[in-house]
Amino acid sequence: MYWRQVVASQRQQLSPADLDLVQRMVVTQDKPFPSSLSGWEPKRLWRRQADGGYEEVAFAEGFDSRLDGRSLVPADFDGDGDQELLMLSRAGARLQLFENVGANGRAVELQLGSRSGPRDAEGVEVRADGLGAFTATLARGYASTVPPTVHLGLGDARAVTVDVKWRSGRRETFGPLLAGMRHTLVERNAPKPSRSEKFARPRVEQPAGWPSTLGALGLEKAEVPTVVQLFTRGCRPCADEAPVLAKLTGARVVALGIVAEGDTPEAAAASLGIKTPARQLPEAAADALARGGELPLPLLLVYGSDGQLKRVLPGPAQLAEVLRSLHPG
Ligand SMILES: [Ca+2]
Ligand SMILES: [Ca+2]
Repeated sequence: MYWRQVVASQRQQLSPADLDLVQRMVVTQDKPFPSSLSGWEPKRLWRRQADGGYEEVAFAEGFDSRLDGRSLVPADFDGDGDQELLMLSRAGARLQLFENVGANGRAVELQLGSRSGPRDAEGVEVRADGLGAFTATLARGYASTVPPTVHLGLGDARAVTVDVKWRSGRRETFGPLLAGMRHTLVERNAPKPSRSEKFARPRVEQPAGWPSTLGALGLEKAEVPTVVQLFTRGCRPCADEAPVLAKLTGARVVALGIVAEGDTPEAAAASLGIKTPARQLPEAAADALARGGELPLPLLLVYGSDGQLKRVLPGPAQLAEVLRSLHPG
């Protein structure tokens, strides 16, 4: 996953198609809010790990907005099978749409047609082996609503079979449901979906210049994971990282810096106590990683031995754990 903010504006600046979707889901107000009691806090986003634990990834996944968010709607706005995030803020940019531009995994989206209770299938429960139980609901989160669909990320699986518990108490098994599609499941029509429709092609793969591989940074692959430390002269948190990274085992460490004219990466790195080889950070990568025109330091990029970017970390706190997950045992 990686979310790139595509709208930070009043609703008038959205396209008519966006506006239609947005107006159905978000209550917008015309007057700016005067103040905020609990706003401007960094957002948190938790990703479930294979072992059942959770990792906090708001920063790494591009969702570290500090605006005073209230309503949050996760939904597949562009129909490509991954979920965007739409956030309404009390102040500042009122609506932010975070487009999911990460590499698309395999997923299914389920629309449920209940023959009992509300038409939108509120309360219908879907269970999938190894994934857990999911309830279709309109009421999730604060001051917002979500589409009453169930979105299942399938990892590498090409299909999934699901057990559906309808509001009538009836249980039915549907499947196999092919990944990459939006399926409509209707009560008493099991085991086949009543309708299946392919996801749209993803519009954007990655932000331009996004360093998804070591090659994009001008670095060769290594037999072990590579940790890229980003720095600029005078960055104290970068200096604080240096002794931790110097002691790291089982990984190659490279420092990439942005330096002023007349300065060199080697000299700037040395001024921070960075002992690993230092080079210039390519400009395109610096642009892609920047937030509001600045590189959000400290910042570590972790690459696997396959040369692919695995994690973006705001400092070394979770580094040992991440490296263990790349090199189990
Ligand atoms: Ca999407
Ligand atoms: Ca997408």
